[in-house]
Amino acid sequence: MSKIKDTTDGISIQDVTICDATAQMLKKAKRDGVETAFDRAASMKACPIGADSACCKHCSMGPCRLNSKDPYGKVGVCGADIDTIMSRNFARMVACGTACHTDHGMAILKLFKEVVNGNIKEYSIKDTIKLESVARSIGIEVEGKSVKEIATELYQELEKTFTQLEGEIPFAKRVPQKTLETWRKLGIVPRGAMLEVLETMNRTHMGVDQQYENLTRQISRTALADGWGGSMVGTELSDILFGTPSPVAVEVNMGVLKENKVNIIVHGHEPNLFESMVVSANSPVLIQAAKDAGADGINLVGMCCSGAEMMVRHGIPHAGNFMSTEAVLITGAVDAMVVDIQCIKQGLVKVADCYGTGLYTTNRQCRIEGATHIEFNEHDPLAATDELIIKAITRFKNRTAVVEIPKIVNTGVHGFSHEYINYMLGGTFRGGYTPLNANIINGRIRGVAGVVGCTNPRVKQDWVHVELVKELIKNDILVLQTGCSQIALAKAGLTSPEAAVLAGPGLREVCETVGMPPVLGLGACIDNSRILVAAAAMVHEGGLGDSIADLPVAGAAPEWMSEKAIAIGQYFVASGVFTVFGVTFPIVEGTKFHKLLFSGLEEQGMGKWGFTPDPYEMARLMIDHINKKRRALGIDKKSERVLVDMADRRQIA
Ligand code: SF4
Ligand code: MSK
Repeated sequence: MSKIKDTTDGISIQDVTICDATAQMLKKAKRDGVETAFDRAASMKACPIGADSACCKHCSMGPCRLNSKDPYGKVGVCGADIDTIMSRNFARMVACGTACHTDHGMAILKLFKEVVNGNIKEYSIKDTIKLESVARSIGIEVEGKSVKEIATELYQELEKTFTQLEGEIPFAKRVPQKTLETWRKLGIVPRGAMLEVLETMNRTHMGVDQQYENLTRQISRTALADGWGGSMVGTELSDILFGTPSPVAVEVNMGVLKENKVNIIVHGHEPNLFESMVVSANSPVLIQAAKDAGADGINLVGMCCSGAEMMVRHGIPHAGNFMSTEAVLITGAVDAMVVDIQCIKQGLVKVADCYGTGLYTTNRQCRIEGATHIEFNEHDPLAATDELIIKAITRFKNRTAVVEIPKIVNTGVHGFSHEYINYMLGGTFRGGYTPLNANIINGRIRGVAGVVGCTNPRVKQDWVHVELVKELIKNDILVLQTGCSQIALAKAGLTSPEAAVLAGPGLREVCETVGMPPVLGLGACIDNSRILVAAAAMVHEGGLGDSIADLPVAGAAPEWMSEKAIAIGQYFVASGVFTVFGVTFPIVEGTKFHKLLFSGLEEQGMGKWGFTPDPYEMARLMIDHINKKRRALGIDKKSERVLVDMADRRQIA
């Protein structure tokens, strides 16, 4: 809980965040007369009809508003009923979220192709082992082929993820057989992501698909084109290009800013910009320029998902999650905030302006009124990133803002890629998920939960994430994390191996034996695809059923806010995972569409949605579900199987 008590005209700071650094900065913002999203959320009452998704503005006969208290009491001018209206709105959220991840994945694919063909020299293939394993996973023969040959075949094949008009996306080959059969039976195996988004937009136009069950199949197909398509391509090719994460100790929180250094924050999503920023920040010429300006050096720091990705891959310090991006500017210590795409609040412009901080957009797709645009081009990446660093040095030299940096730093271990989990649990010679599955079967680990997603000023920042995860690990549930949620838990100190003391006795024993935290940070929101790969590996390992829907697993996005989060939720549900969202859920309870999402999909062999804003209730729902799956697998009675430790491993070897 925040130690800072402050009630001001607009917001009661202790009610809006448990992040002490953010609270300190909100207090300073009040003194400085600066407004943030926390203030705007307090003064902007959410529209109750919109919150329930009970309105439609798809044509000019409307907009039409239905009554969420009496959802079947009236219909839109065209006759659209509540289920049509809500499912169309939901479909468009999924289409937008999928488009975001797909565009990100395509950008990485394009970069990969240019690197392989020698048209871009500034990046190279870093992980050839992963290149081969990804190629093999989709049926590409690698024996006797050069890196260039394998990489060429890989990009040609993965291009189908986006452009294919018929057939199944390449990573469908990674999906457990029974899960894939369910998808085939329902006709929801994605063809190509572009086509799925396009078809969803067509079917949600006025007067097209007006049968919510039919539309829901397309919703699932579109979301799966994100999780097993655009997102997975983005993650896998980024690993091949920039390195596959393995555990690294990282400092998180605003204390990573240094008063006497040129502080540069990179915020957004695509790693190519940040990778080039690292090269520029290490340039001896630019370091000397910083020193000549009176600084001790250049301090490159990440935020949001750009930061999460660079943190797990390279151990770059991280200053905070989505709801701290304005607050960090209030320190006065940020000499440049460099952004690319997604989750970048337009409100940053005003806050940056108040403190004389340069806010720089870099992607042609994302300009912000009032920000300075310095376009990043992968064919000459250093041109932009060197210039950005020079701008930051200039601001440092001319700093006039009063600097106040919260002296808070939390060190944790992050970077648990699927490949590393495989190695960590199974060892060098016997990599695999056997120990994880064995410990789930013997009951030391009750199950696995993915806790992911954003922070949202409609709820107390970080609080729902932290309370939920504490409850889960206390109940022997291993937690996998990505995105802004991972940063919330890092700030709460739960990503260090010492946090094992907070886990239940079974999980604690496993964590202490392996030396891992009970909360494993995997990366950015696009890296939720790593959780899908881990779930598929658990099924392939055996002993926990034949499909992802059989596994004792659950997911949650406790403080979600973006359409990307809805797409992620739907791809987990369609993959077979019970997924609980907090804050609010954009559907009227008790309607047919609600029943379909919250129970009907499970009856079809998939997962289902759940909702509660309360972290303890959320934990209970997830634990109950995991227990239900354990009973169905016949592993609800504790067995005497022992943990596979080093002695066991030697014996097996
Ligand atoms: Fe109203 Fe139908 Fe037009 Fe939607 S599509 S705005 S429900 S008339
Ligand atoms: S950045 S989508 S606020 S996790 Fe990926 Fe964070 Fe959510 Fe954006």
